[in-house]
This record gives sequence, structure tokens and C-alpha cells, in this order.
Amino acid sequence: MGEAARPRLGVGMVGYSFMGAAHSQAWRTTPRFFDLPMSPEMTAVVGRDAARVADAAGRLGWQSAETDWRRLLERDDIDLVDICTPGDTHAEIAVAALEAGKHVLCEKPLANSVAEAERMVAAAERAAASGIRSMVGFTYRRVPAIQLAHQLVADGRIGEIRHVRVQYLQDWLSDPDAPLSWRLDKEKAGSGALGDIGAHAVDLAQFITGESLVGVAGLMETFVTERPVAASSSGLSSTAGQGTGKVTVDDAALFFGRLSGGGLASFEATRFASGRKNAIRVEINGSRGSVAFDFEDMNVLHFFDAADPAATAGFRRIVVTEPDHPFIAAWWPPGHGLGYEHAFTHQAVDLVNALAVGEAPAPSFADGLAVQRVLDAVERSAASGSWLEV
Ligand code: SOE
Repeated sequence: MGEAARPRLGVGMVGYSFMGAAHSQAWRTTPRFFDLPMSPEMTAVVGRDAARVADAAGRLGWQSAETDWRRLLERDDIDLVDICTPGDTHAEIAVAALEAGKHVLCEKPLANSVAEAERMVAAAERAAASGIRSMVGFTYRRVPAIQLAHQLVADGRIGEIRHVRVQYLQDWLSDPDAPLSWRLDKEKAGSGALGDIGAHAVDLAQFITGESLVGVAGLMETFVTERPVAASSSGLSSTAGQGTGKVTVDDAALFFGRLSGGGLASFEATRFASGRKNAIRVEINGSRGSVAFDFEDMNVLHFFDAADPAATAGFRRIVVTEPDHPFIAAWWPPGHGLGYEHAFTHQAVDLVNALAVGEAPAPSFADGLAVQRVLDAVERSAASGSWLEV
């Protein structure tokens, strides 16, 4: 499409740390690699510290900087508010933005509680009546190998789902001297490994299978309850300052559940899996085959087809980099893999495409609420030691 024919989409992003940097990279790249029906513009970035946000704007490619997110709602050149802040601010910003007629992209988990997520869904539904859209950032859905797994399951290639096994394994807290950060503060983050990475695990299970979790039982543990306070932090790494403080969230969460189709699902989310950096492992076994994925080898999907002749049957290692695979045609020749950041670009592409035709983008705030309900049930189950319906 010619540049002049593309309507402009003014984006205002709140927060510019790890997630803000990932979203900025997506907004910079999206119009350069994909032929989009709208032209996203990196109009404004928001942070509380004037000097730091001005620096972030220059570094990440934003045209202007603001120190209060409410300014985005007053500005006519902002069409979409992209929320990349800790969970305790999601509901307030998202509801106000939707009420001000701005589309919203909100990082996961949607909120810190079911009540907040419900308020966000209600605001999203009201806004949708006047064409204002919302989306939650379960980014891993947009990894091409995950999209392929979803397609294979939807096409019936693995049959009826019997088992779903999802592990999300990180190790950035396994050192007891790793300092505190907002992610270890219940007030800010809502929960620990459960909400931060378990949320992705639940969303992936529900997205790939097209089913939902109807009941769960869980265990949660905080292995290190006190840590050095942080002097500064960037991304997942922090430097230690003076003194120590309490960890108020879980370090690990284990849970299992039943899917709406009757299958059994098990989950593990931990920041203590020494040596595992960002291992999101998904295996789904069905009546006709299986799919298996590990984010540490993210360009590959393993697929087992039970209909193959027994003598040569086995898991196929599919390198998901062919032009026929989701999103790949816009990138590199076969075998020239993609990385973590590409999923954020694909998320922006799908969002812009949906906005251009007035469709509801997915995952919706309702999908975010569905995940929140599972997390809430896991937390209550861990506290009470009982099986709970979602
Ligand atoms: C930290 O555990 C984290 O950055 C998550 O918050 C992200 O959602 C995930 O993509 C990587 O790990």
C-alpha cells in the first residue's frame, strides 16, 4: 500500500524498561518488514523521571516523552496506549485509556487480581461498542512454531487431546544473593513465578488446544524469603544495595488441571531451575499424535504422527522457517531463524491488521481474565490444599 493511503496510528507507550524496550523494537520494525494497512508512529513514551524518559525516548526511537500517562489520554495524536508497566498499574491505565477512546495493548498478566481483570474486561466490552479495541500481550502465541502447533491441533492432526505438559523454567533467582526487584513484590506484581511466567504457560495451553482449564490443584513455594535490596535494576538483573528486604511472592508454582475436553494438564513455573534460562516447554499428546516445543530451540517444532508406518515413525523435527510458515515470508530465507523479539513484532502486526479492519484482536482482555481466573484458583488451591474449579 502506498504510504499516503495508510492511516496513521499514533502509539503512546507507558514504561520503557525490559518490556518497553521489546515493544519499542516491535513498533520500530513492524512497518519496515510488513506491508501494513496503517502506519504506526512511535508518538510518545511515558515514564515518571523526566531525564530518564527523555533519554529512553531518544534511545528507543520515540518522538516525544511525557511524565504522566494521563497526558496520553488528552493528546489527539495518540490512538493506542501500550502498557508496559508492572501489573499494579494495568487496570487503572487500561480502563482510563479505553474510556478516553484509545485502543489498548496491555502486557501480561492482564492484572494483579480477578477483580481488576473483570473491571478491565467490562471497560473493554463498553469500548468495543464504539470500535475501540484491546489486546493482552501473551507474546509467545506469535512464535511461528507455536502458531504451527496451534494449526496442527486445530486441523485435528493430533486428534483428541489427552495430555498437556507445560514447563516455564528460568533460573535468575536461584542465587540467594540476587537482589529484590518489583517482580518480587506482591503489591506490584500480584504474584511471582505464577503470574509472571505461569500466566504464559496457561495461555499457551489454552491457545494451542483451544480448550480451557476447568479445575486445578497447585503448590507454591518461596525458597528464599529475604534478599538484598536492589541499588539499580535493568531487565531481570539488579545490583545489590544496602540491607535486605522480604520476598512477598512465590519463587515457583506447580499445578495440574483438567481441560474442558477431558484431557489432563500439568504445569511448572519456576525461577529456580538452575541452568534453564527461558525454557518454555510444551508437549501435547493426542489420540493421533503429539507436538512438542522448547523456547530454547524456538525455531523448531517436533511433531509425531501416529499414522506413520511403525517402522519409520518418530518425532519429526520441523524447522519452522519456511515462507509457508506463519509470519516467516516477511523475514529471512529458510533456516535463518528468528528470536525472542520477533514475536513482539508479530504481535504488533496482528494488532495493526485487526485495528485496520475493525476486528477484535486476540488475545482479548477476556482471554487475559480467563488466565487470571486459573492463576487465582491455583493460588487458593495452594493455600487450602484442595482441588478447585476454575
Ligand atoms: C521475566 O520472568 C520475563 O521477562 C517475563 O516477565 C516475560 O513475560 C517473559 O517473556 C520473559 O521473562
